[in-house]
Amino acid sequence: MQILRNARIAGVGGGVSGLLNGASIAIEDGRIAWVGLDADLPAAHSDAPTRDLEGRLVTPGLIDCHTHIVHGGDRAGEFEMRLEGASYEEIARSGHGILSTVRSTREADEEKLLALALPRVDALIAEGVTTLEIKSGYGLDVASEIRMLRVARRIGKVRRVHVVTTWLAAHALPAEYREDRVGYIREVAIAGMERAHAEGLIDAVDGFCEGMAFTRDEIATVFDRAIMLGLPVKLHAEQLSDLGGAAMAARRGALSVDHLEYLGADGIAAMAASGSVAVLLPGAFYTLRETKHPPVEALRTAGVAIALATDCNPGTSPLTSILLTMNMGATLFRMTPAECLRAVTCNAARALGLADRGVISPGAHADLAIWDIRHPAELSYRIGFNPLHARVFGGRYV
Ligand code: DI6
Ligand code: FE
Repeated sequence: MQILRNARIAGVGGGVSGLLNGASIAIEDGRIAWVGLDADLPAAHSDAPTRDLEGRLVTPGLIDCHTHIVHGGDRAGEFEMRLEGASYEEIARSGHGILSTVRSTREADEEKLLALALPRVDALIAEGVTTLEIKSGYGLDVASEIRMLRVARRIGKVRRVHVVTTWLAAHALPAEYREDRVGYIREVAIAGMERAHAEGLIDAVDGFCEGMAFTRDEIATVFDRAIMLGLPVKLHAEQLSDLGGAAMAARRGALSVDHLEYLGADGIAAMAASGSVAVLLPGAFYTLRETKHPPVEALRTAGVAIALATDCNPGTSPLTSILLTMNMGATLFRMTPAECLRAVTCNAARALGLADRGVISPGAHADLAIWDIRHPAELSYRIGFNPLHARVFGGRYV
């Protein structure tokens, strides 16, 4: 048992509007055992080792619920092409784009991919991230997709961060299957998923539903097999056009549907009915200089929970700052600072199907971020400033 006292706590029980001042958190065996006012600390805990937080703000450890952080290479050249006027789809269809990252990722062995990913992971950890989702999707053959997820699992062993893995073989069609889409879905997306699942490498299954990627029906085939294996699904949908992907995923109980700039009323209604979280990715919106906004107000009205994530990837969102992501959620998407905090704590946990984190309440993982600020709004208000004082990971102060 250990006590953190004299804290200002946001995120008690998932609510962040009510700040608890002069408060304590009791931690035991890596979990939160008690939270409340200093004065109300149960006598049974009173001789436990205590750390005075001197009035600092404490939030749940932050959760980045959508990343492609494991990959080879970079796409600075493509960035320059886009600045000269080429569109993301034109670049992708001409064999650059995602497929150029696939070439670099296939060339890199496990050690190399790990070494390339760790500095990006460390940047997130330095901003209070304690849970991180990592997708495959730049291998596009069974061995390379599996290698990406092995690296993802290793990150969770060599760093103090929980890693949640996602199988995203249905991300792009590799050149060797250009004439055989059905074969790719069957031999790589589905057969690879079965193999990776047998190795315990998959926590959820994703797809990219878009004109330049896969159709709703192609992804539905992968999802239906995933569900038979007991794996939850989520989807990249309605990023560049409305193909009805969100509704297809919601009908399959998707944990989340992500991007959503082009989401329409039917998709919103389907997500509200299924309880799928809307994961908004302002880094991709910003990088692509998208002008169509995700329907934040309609999602709110429908009661759809909103999360924010970096989408850290070398093409459309070379972003390794969860704090800047929160700032973009507020400034670009007009989310309130309280919504931005929920978007990277309790709602991000929900997007990963995890009920045991993202809140400061008894039974939750003792994963916390301690900040040198007074009000949680400062987390989304500042641009490029990191006020993290310390993290608590699994009950350990680091
Ligand atoms: N949407 C994205 O934002 C990433 N993947 C996806 O489906 C970007 C992929 C890339 O361009 O490398
Ligand atoms: Fe993505």
